[in-house]
Amino acid sequence: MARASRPKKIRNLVLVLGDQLSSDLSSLAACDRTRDLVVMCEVVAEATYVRHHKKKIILLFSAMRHFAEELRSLGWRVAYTRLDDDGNSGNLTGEVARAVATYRPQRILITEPGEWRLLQNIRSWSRLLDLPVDVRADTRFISSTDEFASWAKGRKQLRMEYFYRDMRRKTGLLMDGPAPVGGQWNFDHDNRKTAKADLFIPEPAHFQQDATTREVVALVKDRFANHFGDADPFWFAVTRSDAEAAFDHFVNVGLAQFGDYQDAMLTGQRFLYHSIVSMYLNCGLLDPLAMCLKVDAAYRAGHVPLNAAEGYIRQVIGWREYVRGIYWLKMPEYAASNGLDHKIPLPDFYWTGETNMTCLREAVTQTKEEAYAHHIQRLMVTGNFALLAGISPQALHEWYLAVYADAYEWVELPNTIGMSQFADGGLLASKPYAASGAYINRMSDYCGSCAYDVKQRTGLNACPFNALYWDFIRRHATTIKSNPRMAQMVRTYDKFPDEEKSRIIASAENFLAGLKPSSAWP
Ligand code: FAD
Ligand code: DLZ
Ligand code: SF4
Repeated sequence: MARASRPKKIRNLVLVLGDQLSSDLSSLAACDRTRDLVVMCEVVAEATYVRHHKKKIILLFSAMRHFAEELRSLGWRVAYTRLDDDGNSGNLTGEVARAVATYRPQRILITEPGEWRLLQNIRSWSRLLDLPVDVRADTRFISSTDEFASWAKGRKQLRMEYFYRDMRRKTGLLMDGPAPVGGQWNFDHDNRKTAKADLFIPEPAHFQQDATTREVVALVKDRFANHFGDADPFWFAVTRSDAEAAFDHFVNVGLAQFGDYQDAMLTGQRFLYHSIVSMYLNCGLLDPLAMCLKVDAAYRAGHVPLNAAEGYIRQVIGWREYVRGIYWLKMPEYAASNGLDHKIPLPDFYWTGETNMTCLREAVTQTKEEAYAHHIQRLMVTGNFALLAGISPQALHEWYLAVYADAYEWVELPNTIGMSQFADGGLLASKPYAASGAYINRMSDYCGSCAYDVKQRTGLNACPFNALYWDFIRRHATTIKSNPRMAQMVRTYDKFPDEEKSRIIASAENFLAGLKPSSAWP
């Protein structure tokens, strides 16, 4: 641990976690930089509880090192443990215990962490270290966990749309007094355009590595060589000013078409009109309200249309806040939910990308190279396939948590268990996001270069999504029938001739039997 200069008497020891890199953090706001000590530590346990993508570890370690310097320049004393420092105990409890032994603080202060397992861990420190531990609310969110719990109380259905409207009222974003700008809360129906290869598509902002990042890249390649994903090329922002520049770049060149092409997918176009900022936002380099104020201002200045501004703001103050609310409301039971009783192991191609299905190959390959895939790739390609095939939601959850630079359980788990796998019995999503190849064909250009035929339902050449889709409808007909948005699919399946039903079952079984279970990155 790089020693901080020893003050007269340390009052608070403030532990700042790798995804708490915000100078307005509630724990820091409660402290006095002349009397208190910030502790930050790179630890193997946090880097390996799932085998995070190399790029995610590089982002966090480099951003942590830069943030420690930022705090020092603001007058804070910071004790920072690097991964390879002598005596690094390898886990947060051990590092806090070492810091307590060295600096003898009167109290430990921390902003609540983003994962339930870590909160339990932190709650044990008071007894273990014989010190008061003060856990502060994370005020970087627009809605507190208590506020969400009050909103949810007594409601039969926890629909995002109603929560989102309250967040619009609370923040005043895109509001004309009490009414939504444009007279409508949601312009999602305008946001279904398919992209064409000849569109001008802006690249996200890339950043040069400085000496700190280069050092971290070498460290991660050396120490986490057996983790999923490519370390090179690493072009993410690792400081607040660069993350803000990345977001401003998006507002200037991508936002105007964010709405139109939100659901589109194109071969070789990994980013389309998405903002590529979730990895910065979730580790604290960006502030969600500040981002949305910029989007609101861009709309009011006439630079972007309303469907784009509204669609973007909905993702950030709607979905992002809502999934966090669900996570803290329902944990720890939520993590074990398996409402459809899906048990198939994760196929190996989720780690290797080796499959003849173009859509899945594209999504997994870019995930490996970029630690990023956009929402529709996650929901309607990797997620949809897992849902149709009956893959264990817990195995899939571990995958999503490991492979994306923006993944923390508070946001990843509800998206996987609830939105994507319908494993929570419909608490989060009003219907399963299940779709056949026709949807992927409509929203992408993947099928044109695929080894499978998207128009065929059964047989060796048929798009596997098709037989799997109808087999999913058959297997879950009882659940699906009671859902007004899905019941029609059960009626359609029921009308298929018996021979077609047998062909569907045989095609699905045959395809699933040929899948190699995950072995490379268990
Ligand atoms: P944009 O498309 O530009 O959207 C803007 C911002 O809105 C994002 O940066 C993000 O902060 C927020 N947002 C959009 N959709 C969601 C959503 N459904 N939930 C929460 N925030 C949202 N997002 C994560 O941040 N971390 C995860 O671990 C994660 N896991 C996911 C797993 C599955 C199975 C699915 C279906 C979605 C997951 N998402 C996750 C949501 C979404 O896919 C990503 O937020 C988005 O792709 C990030 O890319 P972007 O910054 O370009 O987002
Ligand atoms: C994700 C992560 C990684 C890879 N490494 C560290 C680390 O070394 N030190 C640290 O304080 N935090 C790290 N994190 C982030 C934590 O895992 C995160 O704070 C919890 O998952 C809660 O969101
Ligand atoms: Fe994916 Fe099927 Fe299209 Fe191939 S044909 S890209 S498997 S949807």
